[in-house]
Formats: sequence, structure tokens, C-alpha cells
Amino acid sequence: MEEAIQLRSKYQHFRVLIMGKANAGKTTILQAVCGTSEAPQVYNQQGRRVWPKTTLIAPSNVRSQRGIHDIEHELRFRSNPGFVFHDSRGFEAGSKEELETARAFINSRAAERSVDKQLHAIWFCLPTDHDARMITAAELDFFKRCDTGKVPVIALFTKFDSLDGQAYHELRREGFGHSEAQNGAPRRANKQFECVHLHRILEQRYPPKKELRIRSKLSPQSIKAPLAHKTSDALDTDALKLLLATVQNNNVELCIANFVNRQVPTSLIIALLL
Ligand SMILES: Nc1nc2c(ncn2[C@@H]2O[C@H](COP(=O)(O)OP(=O)(O)OP(=O)(O)O)[C@@H](O)[C@H]2O)c(=O)[nH]1
Ligand SMILES: [Mg+2]
Repeated sequence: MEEAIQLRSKYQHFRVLIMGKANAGKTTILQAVCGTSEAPQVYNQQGRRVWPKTTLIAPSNVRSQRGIHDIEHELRFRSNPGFVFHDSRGFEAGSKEELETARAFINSRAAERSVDKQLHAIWFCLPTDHDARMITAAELDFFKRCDTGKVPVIALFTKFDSLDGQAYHELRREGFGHSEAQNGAPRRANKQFECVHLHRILEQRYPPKKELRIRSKLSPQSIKAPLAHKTSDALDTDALKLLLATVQNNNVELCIANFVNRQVPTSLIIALLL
């Protein structure tokens, strides 16, 4: 516990790499986690603010450098600056270069000795709204070839409400009434997804440590707590779990100190904070 308190007083940031192809729902998740609808502020490695237009007007001949540069950029939201995000945008089907960029970043940040610079978790967004292309070869390749070491990967199946919609229509065609179909749709969508798609990822050499199905259209609030729990469960040490829990809650040092004085177990503190 002492170690956790020291860690928190010394380190302020919980660092996450968010991966996924364009339009996968990455920003939506980050905004939900930080409780905002604002755009993130972007900083380069020197800590200088980067304005979106400088990225947008980058000439096409520096595009290959752009990927490398982008992943190193830190994204922070004013509503919760304790979270630092890196975005591996452009992770598209068939783009080996993007996979290698992500891999190099993960390797170097996983080996980083300073906790503040270390990468703590990877959230890999896989949109489920285009059935045929649900999991692309490039995405599978990541789980086949990318050993992320101690950094846990949490697979986030986004836009799951679209699978619920398909299941609803199937149930209606089978003769169920509106409310029966509505109630039964998530269960059917989950089951079909597990049979047809999930195992393709889980059977790879480096499968995600946890997975979460996200229906953010229904409620952004429904993302925050489950994602925190999955991420916390996937982390290796109590110290990192506590770092995540305290980053999620501002001004909790006092609260931790109170708990520590009362000798409450770390696991309970984490459960209460998340
Ligand atoms: N139906 C539904 N739509 C979603 C969900 N999550 C995100 N969207 C929508 O999908 C679109 C893309 O979401 P973003 O969060 O901007 O995706 P992104 O991965 O950040 O996209 P890029 O930054 O362009 O790569 C937006 O119109 C969101 O409103 C979801 O769970 N369900
Ligand atoms: Mg985005």
C-alpha cells in the first residue's frame, strides 16, 4: 500500500494506447472515459501543444513519417488530464507499416523504466457494424504477431448496438413482438458474435486479456465503469490498479489516506474508487 501511495504522489498519469481503424469509435470512447464531448488537446514529445491543422496540412510526402509522429503525440482532455492517450490512427486493412509503427511504440514504451512514461494499457477498438469485414486480416495480424509483454490489451468491440439491431430484425422476422424482440436482441447478438467472430481473435497467439462490447449509442455513461473494471482486472500490480483508480477520480488522495489509516485492503479501496 505504501508503494501505491508513493506511486500516486510521484506519478500523475495513466497512459493508454488506443488502436483501431478510422471511424472505429476511438474518440467516442476516450470522451466517455473522460466525461466530456470536447476534442482532446494534443502535445508532442517535447510537451508542446500541436494544433490539429498542422497535422491536416502535412504534405503527402511526409505521410509515412506522420504515422510515427502521431503515435508519439499525447492526447489529453481538460476534464481529466490524468489520462494520457496515444492514438494509432490509420490502422487500416493491409497496412503493415501501421502495425510495425504500433509494435515499435509498444515495445519501446513497455520497456520504459520511468512509470510516468510507461504504457499501461492498450485499448484495441474493433467496430462490429460491418459484418463481412468485422475483423480484418490486419487486425488479426496484431493478435497473431504482437507480443505486448506486460502491457495488457483490452479488445473493445464497438458499435455493438448495430448487431443488436440486426438481431432485433431477425427476431421480428421469426414472429416475435416488438418488446420481446427488443429484450431478446442483445442476448442473441452476443451469442452470434461469440460463435462467429470472437473465437477468431481468442485463438490467436497473443489474444486480448479482456474484452468488452460497447453500445455507446445507448449511453456514453455505460462505457466508463465497465472499461475501468476490465482494465483494472487486466493490470499486473495493485500499484497500477490504484494509479488507474485515482486517475479516474480527482482529489482522492485524502480518501486513500483515510482508508490507509483504517487499514482497509487495497482491493477494497480499488473497488470503491472505480
Ligand atoms: N451506433 C454507434 N455509433 C458509434 C458508436 N461509437 C461511435 N459511434 C459513431 O461512429 C462515428 C465515429 O466515431 P469516432 O469516435 O469519431 O471514431 P474514431 O475511431 O475516433 O474515428 P477517427 O478518429 O476518424 O479514426 C461517430 O459518428 C460516432 O458517433 C457506437 O457504439 N454505436
Ligand atoms: Mg478519432
